[in-house]
Amino acid sequence: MATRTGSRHGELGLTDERMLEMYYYMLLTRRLDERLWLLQRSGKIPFVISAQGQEGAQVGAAFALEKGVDWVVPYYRDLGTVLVMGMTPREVFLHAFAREGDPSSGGRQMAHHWSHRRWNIVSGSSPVATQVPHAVGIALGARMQGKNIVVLTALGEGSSNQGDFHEALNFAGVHKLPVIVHVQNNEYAISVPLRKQLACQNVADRAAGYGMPGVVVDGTDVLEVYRVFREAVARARRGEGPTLIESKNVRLTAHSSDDDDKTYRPREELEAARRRDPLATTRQYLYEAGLLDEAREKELEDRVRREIDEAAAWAEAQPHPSVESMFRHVYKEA
Ligand SMILES: Cc1ncc(C[n+]2csc(CCOP(=O)(O)OP(=O)(O)O)c2C)c(N)n1
Repeated sequence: MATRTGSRHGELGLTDERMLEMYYYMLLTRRLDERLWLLQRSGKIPFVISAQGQEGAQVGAAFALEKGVDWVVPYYRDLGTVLVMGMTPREVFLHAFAREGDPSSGGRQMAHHWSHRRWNIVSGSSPVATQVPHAVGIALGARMQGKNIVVLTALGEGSSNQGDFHEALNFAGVHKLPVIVHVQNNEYAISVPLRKQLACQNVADRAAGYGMPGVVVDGTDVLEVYRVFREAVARARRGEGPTLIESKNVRLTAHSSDDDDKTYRPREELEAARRRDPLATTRQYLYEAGLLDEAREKELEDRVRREIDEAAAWAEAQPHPSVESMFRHVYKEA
C-alpha cells in the first residue's frame, strides 16, 4: 500500500496500511475493553481496569518496538500495548475467564497482570511500580549478555511517587541502560486528582535528576506518541541509555470495576475528557486523510466485533486449571 505524501503518518515513514493497522489496534483495544466490562457486569468475570482513553499512548508506544525481540513489562492498563506486542483476543479472554490456557498465569493470577513468554511480556506484581526495577534488571541482563534489545515499562503518574520508580530510574541513568519508562498520566490515582499527587508540573521533569531525557507527549495523539517513542528506541539501541516519557491521557472510566467515580469526579470533567478521546480523534484523522469512509469503517467494526465474539465464546468454553496444577510455577519442579 502507498504512503500518502504530505500526510502526518507519511512524514513519519508509516504506510497507509500501517496507519490503518494502528487504528485497528486502538479499536480492538477499546471494543475488547468494553466487552470485558459487559462480562464483569453480567457476573462472568471478576474485575476490569480499563485502557479506555489510553489507547493512543499504548499503541503509539508499542508500534515503535520490535515485536518478539524487545521486552515489555506492562502495567494493568496496558491492554493496547500487549495486543500490539502479540497477545491475541483469545488469550485476553483466557486470562479474564481464568482458564488453564491463559498465557499470563495459567488462570491463577489476578486480572490484568499481563504476561506472555513467547512475546517477551513479563508480568508485574500487584504493588504498583514494582515493574520498573524489573524492567531495568532485564535491560541490565540483556546488556551483560550482549543483546541489543529495548525494554519498555509503563505505570501511572500516581505510581511514579513510589520509591521503586526513583530507584529504578537512578540505576538506569547511572548505567545508561536501554529502558524506556512510560508514565501514562491519566490525571487520577484512583480518586486522588493530579494536583494532590505531584509538587512539580510534569512527571517527566524528574528525568533531569536521573540524567536522562524527559519527554512530555500528548497521549491522545497516536502519531506524536509513535514519533517520540521511536526516537527513544533509537537512542536506547545506540547505547545512549534510558528515556522517561510522560504521555498526557484521559481516563474515560472509573478507576476499575470496583470503583464509583461519581463520588469524586465532576461529570462535566468527564465530558471534557470524552472530547479528547484518542479513538475519536484518530478516526477523524483517518477520514481527513482519505483512509476511512463510512463503508470501510463499518467493515472494520464488523471485523473487530466478529473477532471478539469468536474469541470470547471460545475462551469461555475452555477448561479451568486443574487442582493438581496448583503449585506449578510456584516451586521449582525437580
Ligand atoms: C504499593 C501500592 N500502593 C497502593 C496500591 C493500590 N493501588 C492500586 S492502583 C492505584 C492507583 C494508581 O494510580 P496511577 O499510578 O496514577 O495509575 P492509574 O491506575 O491511574 O493508571 C493504587 C493506589 C497498590 N496496588 N500498590
